[in-house]
Parts: sequence; C-alpha cells; structure tokens
Amino acid sequence: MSSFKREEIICLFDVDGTLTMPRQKIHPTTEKFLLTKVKPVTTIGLVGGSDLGKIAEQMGGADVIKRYDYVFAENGLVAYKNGGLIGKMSIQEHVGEEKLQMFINSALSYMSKLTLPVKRGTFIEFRDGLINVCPVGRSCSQAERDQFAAYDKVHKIRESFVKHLEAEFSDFGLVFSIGGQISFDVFPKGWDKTYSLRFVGEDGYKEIHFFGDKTAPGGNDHEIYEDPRTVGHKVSSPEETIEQLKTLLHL
Ligand code: M1P
Repeated sequence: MSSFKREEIICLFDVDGTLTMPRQKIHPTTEKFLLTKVKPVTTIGLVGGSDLGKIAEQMGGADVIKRYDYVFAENGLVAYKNGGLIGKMSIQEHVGEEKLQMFINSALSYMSKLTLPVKRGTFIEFRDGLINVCPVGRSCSQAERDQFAAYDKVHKIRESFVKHLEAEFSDFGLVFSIGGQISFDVFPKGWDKTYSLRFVGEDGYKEIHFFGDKTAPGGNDHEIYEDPRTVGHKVSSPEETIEQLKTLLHL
C-alpha cells in the first residue's frame, strides 16, 4: 500500500522505449497500470521528443493531454497541463530563417549522398520547437524502419551524420540528439528535455522522478536523467518501467 501524496511527487516518463516500443501504441496493460495504480498516488507526465500528434497516436488518442497531468511534446517545447496549452516555443523565431535554411540545405545535401538499404520520403520534419532529420525518410514502413535501425547499428549512419553537422554548425548553438530508431532531433542548446522542468518546478513537487531509456550522452533522455532536480531511472523496456515503479511506489 502506497503512502505517497500526488501533490508532492511527480513521475515523468519518456515515451518511446520507456512506455511503448519505438513508435508503437502503448500496451493496454502498461496504460492500465499507469492510470489506475500510479496516477492515484503520484502526479504523472509524459516528456517525449515527438510532436503531440505522434504522442497522441501512441498514447491512446487526442485526449492524452487530459488523461496525463502534464504532456510535454517536443521535449516540453510544446507543453500541456491538465488538458490546456501552457507553453510553445518556435525554433523558426529563435534561430532565424537564414541559418535554418543553411542547416536544412546542408543536411539534405549530406543525405543525398547516402546509399541505404532503402530511401523513402520526408527527410526533414519541421516542428514547432525542433527539426527532426531522418536519413531513411519518415514515410518508410514499419519493416523498413526496423531494417534501417539494424543497418544503423552496424554502419553508424546517424552518429557519423551528427558528427559532421556538429563540426559544420559548431557556431550555431544547436544540439543533436538521438531519441528514436531512424532519426535525430536538432534544437537550440537548452531546449532538451530539461526544458520541461521549468513548468514542473513552478508547481513545487518535493520529488521529481524521470524514467527513460536513452540516458547515455547523445541520447535525448541524457540531460533530464542527469539533472540535479530529478531522480533518474534508466529502463530498457515498458516492462522494466512497470517493475521499477512497483518498487519505487510500493505498489
Ligand atoms: O520520442 C523519441 C523520438 O521518436 C521519433 O523517433 P524515430 O522516428 O527516429 O523512432 C521521433 O519523433 C523523434 O523526434 C523523437 O525524439
């Protein structure tokens, strides 16, 4: 039996690899556990690298912003609390069109020289707070996604691409972060998942727990996992997230 108070403790969760398999829908068992066991005893929030559309698709529909106390899409650059929008950042305004085009042109040019098992469409996805760069193309099928992920593990396509961009745009103040299977996110320094903590910080929780799988340097959970304001929990699957929650919350 848990003795935690919702207003004192908050659990924040990465989505892909932590609550769901990458870009898949949440399993009903995981969802039920979160909403019926965890939510009654702690405040709960999602902190995803994806945009709200993708998070909603994976987490059971558009009312995800009402079922979870906080939903931080795009690292918290688009933020919801109790179903209402509380913040939105624009990479377009922050970086400026000229620099953005220099970056996009260079990324497209690099990708045009890559030969991969397959190439599909949507190599750059421009979001509110970040740019998502995807060498295989976001319109690939699930089988092509898995194929790229396996190919990338061996050939380090994304790692080499990120190194190249880091060197070329070293004075642009950008960060490159690998959060999923087939792409990486690009955003201004400080616009990583710790961005979401400014909203949570205002609400005076005594403990902020964060659960994520990409916690190593270069992964998009790294900064928030290491942040002194959070207690970081590294997991490798939704099943492990549930096990760690049971231990933490005495469920
Ligand atoms: O949530 C993690 C990542 O999920 C997707 O990654 P991919 O399509 O590469 O598996 C993207 O939405 C990415 O922006 C996000 O960080």
